[in-house]
Amino acid sequence: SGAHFDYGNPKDWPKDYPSCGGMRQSPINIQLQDVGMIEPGQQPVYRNRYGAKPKRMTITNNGHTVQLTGEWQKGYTPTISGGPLNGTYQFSELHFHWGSNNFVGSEHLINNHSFPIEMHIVHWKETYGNKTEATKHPNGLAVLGYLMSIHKSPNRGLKMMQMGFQHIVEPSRSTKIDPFPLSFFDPNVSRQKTARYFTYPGSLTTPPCSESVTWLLSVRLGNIATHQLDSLRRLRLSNHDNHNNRPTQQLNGRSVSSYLEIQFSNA
Ligand code: SG4
Ligand code: ZN
Repeated sequence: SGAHFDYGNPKDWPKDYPSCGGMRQSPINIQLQDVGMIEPGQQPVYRNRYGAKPKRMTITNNGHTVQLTGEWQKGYTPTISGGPLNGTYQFSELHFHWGSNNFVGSEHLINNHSFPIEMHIVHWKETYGNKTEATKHPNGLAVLGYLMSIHKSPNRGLKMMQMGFQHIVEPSRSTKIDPFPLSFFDPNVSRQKTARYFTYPGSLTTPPCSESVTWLLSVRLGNIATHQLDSLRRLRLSNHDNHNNRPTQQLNGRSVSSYLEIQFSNA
């Protein structure tokens, strides 16, 4: 698509990508006192087949982030459903947003607080047939966002990705890596029992900023080691960007709700 944009001047994005100036843009700052209550009886979001190992996995430096894709056997592609979602959404890719230092990096903020890194797991609604078509619809995409904290133990999924980083230092490079299930990204730190997540209608956080995303933000925080953050910062992004987090956008009257925790089924 020849998308040329950088993080030096994100306020200029609407000039080339009009949707970036729209009314349901992402990310946002989540003010906890404004979040709606969990309604009893609401079903959680189910993550299906996150335990299935793909046949192949590829990592790509697309100049804006490092992205992970995979190919599963027919019927084994991971999906999410439940919670605020209608229908089933298929895994497309996952990627990260980080900052130039550990005090910044996440795209979403909670009570104005930044986290050093945010992982996005992008899914598209099956009934639209493919991701490109899904992106044209207000409910076409569902992104699971994980606000991650620094921990002494490394993130197992990112560790698998790092094995290929030497081959994708420059933008537009891709390489195959040893396949592993997406459940490797789950935090291996203390399992909080009463985790919730936040949901609101928003957009892609990069151009073309399509307003097609149901955001599901987990407060069951993931973990990452400082050396892993440093290895992400060594990847070269386009225009010498040293961060890839868009500033927060106006709510414009949207409300954020809180749901039950994200659960697994046949994982
Ligand atoms: C990253 O640049 C991904 O690599 C893109 O994925 C993604 O675009 C973009 O971020 C925006 O996604 O979850 N941050 S976000 O809103 O998923 C899409 C690809 O270019 C369309 C495949
Ligand atoms: Zn993202």
